[in-house]
Amino acid sequence: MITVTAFRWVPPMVQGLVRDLRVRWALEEAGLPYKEHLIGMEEKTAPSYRLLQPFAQVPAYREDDLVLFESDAIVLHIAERSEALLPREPKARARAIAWIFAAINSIEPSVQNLGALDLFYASEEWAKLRRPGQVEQTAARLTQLSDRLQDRLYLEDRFTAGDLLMTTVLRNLRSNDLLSKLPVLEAYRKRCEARPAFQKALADHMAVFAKHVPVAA
Ligand SMILES: N[C@@H](CCC(=O)N[C@@H](CS)C(=O)NCC(=O)O)C(=O)O
Repeated sequence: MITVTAFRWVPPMVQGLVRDLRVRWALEEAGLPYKEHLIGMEEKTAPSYRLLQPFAQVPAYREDDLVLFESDAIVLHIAERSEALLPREPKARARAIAWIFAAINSIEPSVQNLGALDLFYASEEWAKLRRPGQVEQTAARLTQLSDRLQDRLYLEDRFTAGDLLMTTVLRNLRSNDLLSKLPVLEAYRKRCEARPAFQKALADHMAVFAKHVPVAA
């Protein structure tokens, strides 16, 4: 049985963004059942947990005697078992994998840099000075992605793990209005989020937080 480790509770501003969602979504697309292993923030640094996830983060993934960390590597591992996420035809497969890397290497860093300014450093003077340049850089990268999508439904000719990861990266833009200025990209995100597998994964991810609201929260 597959087990996915997730946090028992996180603040609302990051609910729906924690990276176990990527893994849950991939498992739903692949039709693979799994169990949750829920941990509190205090458990993530325990030596026993760091054997599963060296950096004291979630998600961690167990499948029989395989232990994996890094959400994107886990998604790729799941995708390799499921044609729903990776085409079998070698060239189509290689292109889908290229989009996995594009999501996490070409798009995610600039999305994360902007998110960090808005969520963690908004009141700092240096962050206020840096923000316009970061917005410009992130918007430019997103525009390139939007140019590529044009009237396509997905990054290639069908949904793949590349779309799954790209969508989860785009979800991190919710602290700003960049996506609303790029209707092609906004429609793409919504199209991918409308998939039943995403809806189920999100519902299960959110249900955990609803069940474990801290007394003081
Ligand atoms: N590169 C890692 C990043 C994992 C990560 O950033 N996890 C966050 C939640 S989304 C976390 O556990 N944060 C708590 C911490 O870093 O202490 C992955 O993709 O799995």
